[in-house]
Amino acid sequence: MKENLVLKAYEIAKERYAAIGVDTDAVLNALQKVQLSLHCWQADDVTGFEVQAGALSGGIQATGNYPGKARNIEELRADILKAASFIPGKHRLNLHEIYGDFQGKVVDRDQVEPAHFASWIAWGKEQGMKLDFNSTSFSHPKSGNLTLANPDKSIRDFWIEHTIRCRAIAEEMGKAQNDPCIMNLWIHDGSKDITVNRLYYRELLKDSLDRIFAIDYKHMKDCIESKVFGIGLESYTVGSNDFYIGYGATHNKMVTLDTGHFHPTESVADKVSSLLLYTPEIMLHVSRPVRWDSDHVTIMNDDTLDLCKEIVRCNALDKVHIGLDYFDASINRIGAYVVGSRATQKCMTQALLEPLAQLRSYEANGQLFERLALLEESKSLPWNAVWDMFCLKNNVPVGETFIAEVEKYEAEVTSKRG
Ligand code: RNT
Ligand code: ZN
Repeated sequence: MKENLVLKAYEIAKERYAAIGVDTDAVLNALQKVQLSLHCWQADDVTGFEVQAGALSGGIQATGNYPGKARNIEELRADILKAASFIPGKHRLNLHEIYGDFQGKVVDRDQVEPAHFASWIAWGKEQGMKLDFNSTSFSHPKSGNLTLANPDKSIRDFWIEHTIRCRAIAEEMGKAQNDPCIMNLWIHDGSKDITVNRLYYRELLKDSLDRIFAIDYKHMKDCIESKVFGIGLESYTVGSNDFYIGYGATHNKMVTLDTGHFHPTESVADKVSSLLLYTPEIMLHVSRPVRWDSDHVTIMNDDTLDLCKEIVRCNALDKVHIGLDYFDASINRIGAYVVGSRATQKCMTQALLEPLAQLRSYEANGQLFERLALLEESKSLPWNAVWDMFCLKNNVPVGETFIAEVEKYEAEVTSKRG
């Protein structure tokens, strides 16, 4: 009965869209190719599996203490697979270095090796889930306020060694999965109060990056992520947006745009078309900043919609990698993955359904009322019927029916965790 409804609605939507020159079958195919990189750290509030794990630091914070977070690698893997079962399409998993399989041993950050990720690589293969990677500068006794930009040579060398090793791990992942592993480099380096040696720390960071990127790899791609400020580091961020755009443009590196890392009224969507001209590709961390980089669960709002529309309008679906980045510890964590992922995909559905040819022609002819009117009318076209069809085709719950399934997993599994 439900299936019947979805099919009926899709047929009507298909006709409606065809009238404005949009082929919904082609949109379904395009949507099928859009992979999200699911951030492993929503499952356990960015804790990771280091035996020596300390408290979360580096100016980021997961607030809330909803019961049932993943406590070990098995639980995290099970949770990710559960979440993925409610998300249509094939997706990737984005790991942080602290999520290595350390087998109960203390492995310091400058000692990490590909072997610590062998079980992840095997698991990814088994599940058909490709891996992405991140070095981890935070939550460590040597994190302090400065890592790769630290004037203390021994601390700086420690983090350079860590990041060099992480690239080697990413290379192994990429090789094993026959698809480049994208490695993100985000460090929290900054300062709480007025800083007078701003140039000096940036020189140090630039030099660290040059050393880290000295080896050319074939199976991994680097990206570098900027930020406005972190908690306790409010006045100065070494790796600012200008810094990394300059570095990326001159060293052919991808820049990571985290939607929570800009001034609240700045449009992240508008950055896509500029970056694409000067950097090879783009990595996204789709998040929802509420007043600041608060990492709320992504929803279908104007910011995410604009971002997806820009990717499609720039014809850049294969140049923009979409990762999620939020950590909400105040609600069911599996549900958080599902809501944020599906919201991003809903935005992408609408972006792909835009009557772009007609809109472009209006713009070229100076028919600006017509452009505005069609943009407004397209907002109420039956995109949701195409989205439901996409879920149906992919054998995942259509509409809100996943809520009960997430609740069931909570009752049977996560609520039993101590
Ligand atoms: C922090 C950055 C960074 C982290 C992850 C855990 O502000 O957004 O991407 O969220 O590395
Ligand atoms: Zn991020």
